[in-house]
Amino acid sequence: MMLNDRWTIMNNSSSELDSKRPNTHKRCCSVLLWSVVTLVVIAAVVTATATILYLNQYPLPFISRGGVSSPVISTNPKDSGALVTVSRVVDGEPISIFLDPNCPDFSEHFVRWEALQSSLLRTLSNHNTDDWQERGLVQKLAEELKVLAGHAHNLRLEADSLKRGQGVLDQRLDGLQSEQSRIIQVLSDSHSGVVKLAAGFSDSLLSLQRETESLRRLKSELSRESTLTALRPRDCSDIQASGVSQDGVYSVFPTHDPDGFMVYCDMSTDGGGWTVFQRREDGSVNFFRGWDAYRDGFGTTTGEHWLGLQRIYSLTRSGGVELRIDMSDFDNATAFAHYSDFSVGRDSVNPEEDGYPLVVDGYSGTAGDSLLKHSGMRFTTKDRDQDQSENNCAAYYQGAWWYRNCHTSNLNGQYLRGGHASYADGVEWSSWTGWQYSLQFTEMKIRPSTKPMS
Ligand SMILES: [Ca+2]
Repeated sequence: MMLNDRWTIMNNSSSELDSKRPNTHKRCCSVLLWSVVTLVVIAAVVTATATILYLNQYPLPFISRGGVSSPVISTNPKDSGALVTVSRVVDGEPISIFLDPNCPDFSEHFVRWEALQSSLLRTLSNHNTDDWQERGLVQKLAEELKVLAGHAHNLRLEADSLKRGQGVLDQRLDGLQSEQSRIIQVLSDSHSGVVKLAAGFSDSLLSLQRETESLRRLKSELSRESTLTALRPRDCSDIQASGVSQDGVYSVFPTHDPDGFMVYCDMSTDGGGWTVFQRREDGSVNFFRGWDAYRDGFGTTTGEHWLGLQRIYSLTRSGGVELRIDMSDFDNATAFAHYSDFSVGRDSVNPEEDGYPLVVDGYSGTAGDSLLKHSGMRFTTKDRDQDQSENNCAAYYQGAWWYRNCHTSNLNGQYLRGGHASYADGVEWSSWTGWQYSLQFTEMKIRPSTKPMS
């Protein structure tokens, strides 16, 4: 209004001047006037812009306003319990925003804000004024309000999205917690399993150590035993086991006769290890002897001999002994009889009083069996009749044997050198050469029956 008035005044005055002054002077005054008017217009525009900006509370580079300050943001203030507080002091009024760490529901606040916004817009649109400056300000305020509403809407979307995010986070946290519990459980189980395993392993190790110790003891005992065996063989098989393979005379120390005695060892026949207890070969030794001689033995171990019933008892009383009888006739034909089980006086409390009864079983061989019928019989000598005959078989057949009534073999009979006219009183093996042929060679021998038969 003021500018328009001035425009009018200026137009009027210029027309007055044009009519009263000359042209050159008139042109100079016109230029001066236009410059003044332009300056006034520029000043007015700047003032108006500054006023609008001031009213809209925009910071001006050349105007310092004491009431406006930068936002103050403080995190986790202890008094309010909020996570974040944002304060902006405008005209001494602080604006605080509380972010609850538990992510509270802001939707109510947004609704309130939207209502407030609508109310403000209504108030602004209803505000009628004739003042053109005030109308411009109101319009500006309405635009700002719309922008703020847009920001608020975006904030609401963000808050909703954050809330959803928190829900997902809660679920993942729950999942993680249950996973953690499971892992702890698994670890605990594994730990107890490992502890059990370690305990079992330790037990096994201990038992293994004990076993090793016991094995070591056993080994040393065996070694001692083997040394003892080598030093004090129980029979010819022990001597052979200690590495001797030569036939000959050796000392043996049967378990039940620790004093020991000399025997002839046959280390060559059928694998060897045989302890010889009877031999006939040349008739050089008288075999027609009494009880004491047959009990204690006679002859020479390298030649004809009888080892003695007591010694045979010592060698066989534990059982598990096999018997082999090798024989040949005067045509140098050979034969043998093998018995897998042989013993003398095995079940007797006093074998001598019991008569050194014979146990024999399990025949095999080439000479035929001439001994099984004597199994269970007691030994009879010419001075001790323990046979089942009315007579003394030993006296009758000139020998000493486990006679029944009387015999099928008579290896301690007279050395009659082959066929003879007398009946069954020579060195007889009836299944091979009958009752009237006295053998050239006989040898009775024993060994533990653990060795397999050839
Ligand atoms: Ca009799």
